[in-house]
Amino acid sequence: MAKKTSQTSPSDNATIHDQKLHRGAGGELHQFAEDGKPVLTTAQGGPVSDDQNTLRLGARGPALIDDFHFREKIFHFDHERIPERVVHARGYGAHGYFETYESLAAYTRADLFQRPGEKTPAFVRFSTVAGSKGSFDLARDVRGFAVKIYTQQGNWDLVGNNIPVFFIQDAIKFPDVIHSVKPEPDKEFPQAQSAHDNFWDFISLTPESMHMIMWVMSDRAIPRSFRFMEGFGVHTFRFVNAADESTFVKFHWKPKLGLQSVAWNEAVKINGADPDFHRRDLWQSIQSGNFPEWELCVQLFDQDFADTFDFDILDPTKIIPEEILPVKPIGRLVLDRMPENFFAETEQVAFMTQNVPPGIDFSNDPLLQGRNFSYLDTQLKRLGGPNFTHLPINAPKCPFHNFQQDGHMAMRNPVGRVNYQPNSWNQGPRESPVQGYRHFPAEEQGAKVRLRPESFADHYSQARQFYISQTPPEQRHIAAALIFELSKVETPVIRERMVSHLFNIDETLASKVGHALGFKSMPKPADAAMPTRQDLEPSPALSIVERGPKRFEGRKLGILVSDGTDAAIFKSLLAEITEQKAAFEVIAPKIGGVTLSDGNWIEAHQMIDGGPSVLYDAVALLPSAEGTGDLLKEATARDFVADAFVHCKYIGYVETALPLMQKAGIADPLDEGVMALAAAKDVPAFIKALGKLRVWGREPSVKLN
Ligand code: HDE
Repeated sequence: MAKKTSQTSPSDNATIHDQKLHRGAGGELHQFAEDGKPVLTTAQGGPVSDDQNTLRLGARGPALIDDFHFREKIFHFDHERIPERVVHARGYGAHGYFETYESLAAYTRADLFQRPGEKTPAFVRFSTVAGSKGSFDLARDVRGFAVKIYTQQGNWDLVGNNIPVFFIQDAIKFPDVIHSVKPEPDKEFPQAQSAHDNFWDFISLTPESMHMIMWVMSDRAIPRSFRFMEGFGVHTFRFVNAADESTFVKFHWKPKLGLQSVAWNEAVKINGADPDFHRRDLWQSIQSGNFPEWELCVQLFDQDFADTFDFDILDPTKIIPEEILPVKPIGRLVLDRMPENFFAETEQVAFMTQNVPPGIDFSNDPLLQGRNFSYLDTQLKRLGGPNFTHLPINAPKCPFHNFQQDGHMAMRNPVGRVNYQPNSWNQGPRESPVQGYRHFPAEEQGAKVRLRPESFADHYSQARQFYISQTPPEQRHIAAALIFELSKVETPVIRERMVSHLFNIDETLASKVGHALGFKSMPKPADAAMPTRQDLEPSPALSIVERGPKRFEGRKLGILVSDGTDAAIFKSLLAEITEQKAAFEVIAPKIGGVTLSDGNWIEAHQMIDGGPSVLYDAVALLPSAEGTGDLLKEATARDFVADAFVHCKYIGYVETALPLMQKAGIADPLDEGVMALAAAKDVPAFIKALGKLRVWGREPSVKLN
């Protein structure tokens, strides 16, 4: 008989006599291989003797149909994929809890808002919208912010975004806006990018999208981390109390660590250096015990208040500025546990806007109404059958009883005779008009029409308000984003049409974009259903820079070292960074680490090629004179320094690093963000300054945009 020539088989070494057999309390047989590990089995539980070689007729002969183990293994592998989400395909989730601050009984009978201090389990999935499941994290895109709270009255899904408005006012346009942003259907590119003709064609033909476009062209669409993003329920919802009284409510998630985004030039480079940048960030922070946290805030108002606005509170392209109606914190969300299995939890989680507990209800927002219709379909398609609520991630964590049965993969079926009601057997659950969900009895009337209300007609005033609420660097970034995106549009008329809308938002912005695109003459402002209001006050709450953090907490410092790096400065940096609850990584010429000036060896997290400065919020340049000499020969070392400077980051440096800085084009006079670290005593001031995150004053001189 021919000898085996490829991989060895466990059965070469272990015979059946080597296995240990145990019977469990229930009489079940536990089989252990010779090294004490459980015996590998098929999905049917049959023990496997050889998982390295298919069953063949002779060593070089054909495979045999008897090989049921091979057949089952490959069959299962072939079916591992389920359809990716049609939107929000790329996402990342985490478990945590929601903690209620105070009783909201006056507004809502939702059980989770009754008792201060009560914690309710939650699962959150963050996502991009346009890209496929394997796309990169730093796409210019809206971020999904979907929260499932497992309340005692069933799951509440607040399926929101990191932008408080949307592209369209009516759900019937959703397939169109999504088709336009996805890869073009003939060529299947560009991937995860809005910078192409189809998207801007649709947008420039859809004036209602202008407010959202200002947000998407702002730095909100390139967040530094999920942890530094706001979230919004977007639509107006209702709270309904025990007396069936309704209050309108808009939901906001406010990150405890403040808002932060990256620069576009940085985003492009991050996508190359670490396409999983946002995933890794969430993973690392939760695994290291720094649990991200958001406050849930609400804007509460009634119909009389709603009537004071020219716009309609049912229109999802509008916000109520926080300066006019302050947000009220009502609880906090803490994420403290990563899924054990990405597929089982993050991929199979099924969010649905229609999942609301008693006390939370819908408004007539036509986008929300359409969403309530859509999400059930998508879960059926994606998860393959009506029993997706049997999956642990989707099952409620409160007792539940109904007569649903059968269907694909049914895992919870009625036991006994009774599977209907009413029944004479006095068994099974019953409906309860008192405890059950009661829809708010809003009185509605009107003719059946396909009509957009007049109150939805102002498409430019809040777009302008958003723009004028931004700080100068943020306004520059919006202009730069529009210029970049439209420069990728190959059809001149689309570019012009888009700029004609900008003229209704802000003339300076429109001219700047038009000039940068090389227009010979400027287009006329687009026809507008309603003139742009010039009297809306700026809302500072809309600016990221205004909402930035005060500390470096939760951010990451990149420390460039070499053999001979000053040990006192290095150690002081580590101590101060840790005190700030921030993180750091050591970047060295070799991954094996370096020996500091005091003779101590330290490990590196990255070699210089693998740790570009775009991965860090600030950098410290600590190479010794000799180390600098070697780094001068490395293009990536020069890029490390040049990018940190161009991206307006704070840079701490020792004198011996100066030649590297000069090579990277950092010339005198240095600005306040380039800080000398002559000795360990200089470190605290540097770390304190990092709280400002960026030196935006540097931007015009480095022509970042
Ligand atoms: Fe969604 N959306 N959406 N959407 N959406 C989906 O459901 C849909 C909209 C949002 O992490 C799908 O499970 C319609 C607004 C998030 O799993 C689908 C309309 C907002 C997620 C769907 C909208 C969102 C989705 C695809 C227009 C912000 C990811 C996969 C009326 C408030 C949830 C899925 C997750 C996912 C439909 C508009 C947020 C197809 C029809 C507005 C965060 O059902």
